[in-house]
Amino acid sequence: MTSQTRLKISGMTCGHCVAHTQKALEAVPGVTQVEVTLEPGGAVITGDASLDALIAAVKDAGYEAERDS
Ligand code: 9UX
Repeated sequence: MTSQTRLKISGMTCGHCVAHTQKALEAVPGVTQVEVTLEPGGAVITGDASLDALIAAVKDAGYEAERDS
């Protein structure tokens, strides 16, 4: 099922950080669309990827993420 997940992301300080995060999230299986914002740091992910996989991808890219509820 396709749904939207919102993440709060910390540690991104420039536009390249946003691009890194964008690419990392797009590479997670099941993701169909990603929108990353720098200020405030966050992302809206569309698709059926698991929350854990999305958070892990952001961490692997060098930033911190949690669900934005
Ligand atoms: Mo910008 Mo971000 O030079 O990890 S890429 S600070």
